[in-house]
Order: sequence, then structure tokens, then C-alpha cells
Amino acid sequence: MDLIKLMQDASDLSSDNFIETLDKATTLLRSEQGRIGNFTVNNHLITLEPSGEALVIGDLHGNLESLQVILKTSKFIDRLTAATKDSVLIFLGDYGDRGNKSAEVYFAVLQLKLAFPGQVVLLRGNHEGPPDLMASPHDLPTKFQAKFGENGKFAYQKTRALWSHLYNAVYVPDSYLMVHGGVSPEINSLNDIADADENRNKTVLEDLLWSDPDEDVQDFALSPRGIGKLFGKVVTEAVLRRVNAKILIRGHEANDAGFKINHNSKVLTLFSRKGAPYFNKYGAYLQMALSEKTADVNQLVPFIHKF
Ligand SMILES: [Mn+2]
Repeated sequence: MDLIKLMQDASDLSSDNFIETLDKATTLLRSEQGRIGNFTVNNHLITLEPSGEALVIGDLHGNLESLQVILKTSKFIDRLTAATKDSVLIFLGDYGDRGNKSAEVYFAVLQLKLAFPGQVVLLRGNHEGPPDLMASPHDLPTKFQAKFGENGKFAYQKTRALWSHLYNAVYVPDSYLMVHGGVSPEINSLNDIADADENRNKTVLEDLLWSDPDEDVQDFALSPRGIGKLFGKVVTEAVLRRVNAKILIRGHEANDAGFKINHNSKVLTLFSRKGAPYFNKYGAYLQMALSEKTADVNQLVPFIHKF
């Protein structure tokens, strides 16, 4: 795969090409269970081998330019193509809405998944939530309509069909738990994360997609978002202990530096897009060796790249 061609194809995207890509990706994701490439799939949870390199990308929200910058500076398509096949590209969710290239971002991300199925992981963000936990404002339907005309509605339906097949979390044993929003006090085991969907462990799903870490909250509190919770460091520490991980990596919150650190350096937030409507000064992504044993986010800072 070639980055310039991927970006060109995304910019030239037709509704037919988009719908075909959505169909292929949904079929692929639906089939994933058990051992695939570098990871093991257990329902909505991906467990990664602690080897090779990972590129972790936070919220993109329809900003294709940021994805292009990240893939170019990280040279990660070359890494994915390498014969060792031990590089993993992880998206933390929130692909669409807010920015003006949501369809293009979805297309590029799904093309990467289709090209490297065993090395690309797509997490579910709150902008890919179930019908009763939908993000607002949600401009995807109107943006698709404007871009694809009468096929916009169909493209939107196909996009919605994909969401329930996205993953809740990536787990690297003894090291990392990666989610879109946050952890839930109701997580007692990895299975609680793996099984959380529209029908089971609904509160866990809501917290994974929507919650935020807070320094002033001990356990948890109502979120100003109206969905999910603010969780304190007591919850972070308890959940990391219960699942045997040291660091929580998540997206979901815009910030000027592109990243922030919470809860005694146990929580890393990545925000990987720039431009309207957030106007954060920097976006950031994480490129790290999974074999490194890290118990403190400060040890990861050298591997956080700002752009
Ligand atoms: Mn979000």
C-alpha cells in the first residue's frame, strides 16, 4: 500500500467505492474471532502479543490531513508492510463527525484494515455508539448527504452497520489497556470488557465509550457530557489491577498539547487531529515498542510525537 495513493483515493471517493469498502470491512470484522495475525480476538476485546511496535492514534474526527501527517512521519505503512508483520496500528475511535472529511477518514482507515487485517485494530468511540448512546451533535448523515447526494443515506446506514463490530479495547498483558473513553467501576475482569455491547454489560460499554478521568473525583461522579462518568484515580487503579495492566491509554478529550497525563501517570490521553472545530495547538500520536515494560506514562513521553 502506498500513502500517496491512499490519500488520493480517499480524496476522489465515490459513493460506490465507499459503500463497497464499508461492506468489505463489515464482513471482515464480523468474521474476526480467535487468533488473527498478531492478536487474539475475544468478542469485543483484542489481546496483543507484547512484541513488535505499535502506532496508537486517537480521535481523528473527520480530519484526513492529520491522518496523512501521522502515517507519513511515522512511516508506519512501511512498518506494516515489513516481512516481520509484528507492527500494529491501533485507532482509538471517533473517526467521523466534526471535521469536513469524515467519509474520507473512514475510507482510509478501513482500507488500512482491509490491507493489513491482522495488524490494524479499530476501536469503537462514542461517535460510533449504539442508537441509545448516540453522540450529539452528529453531522455524519448531513455530511454524507452533501457529499454523495441520494446515496448518502445508504452510505450512512452502511457506516452504522459497521459500528457494532468495532472493538471495545486493546489489552497488552501486564502493560496496557486501550479504550476510547475510560474505564468503568463495573469492570471486574477482561470478560466484562470483551462482552460489553448493546445487549450485555451496557453500563460498561457506556463508560468505555464516554467516560473521562478526573483529578478531583475519588471514585466516580456524573459527567458534564450527560453520558458516561467522571472516574477518579481509585477507579483507574482498581481496574488496572483487576485486569493486570499498568497504564490506561485513551482518546476522547481534545487538548492543546495533543496529549495529557492523569491519575499519578497511569492515564494517557491522545488527541490526534487538528483544525476546526477544536483548534488545538498540536495533535499527538504514540509510537512505541510493545515489549518495553512501562508502569508510568512519563516513560512513554519520549515516544509521543506532536504535530
Ligand atoms: Mn470521543
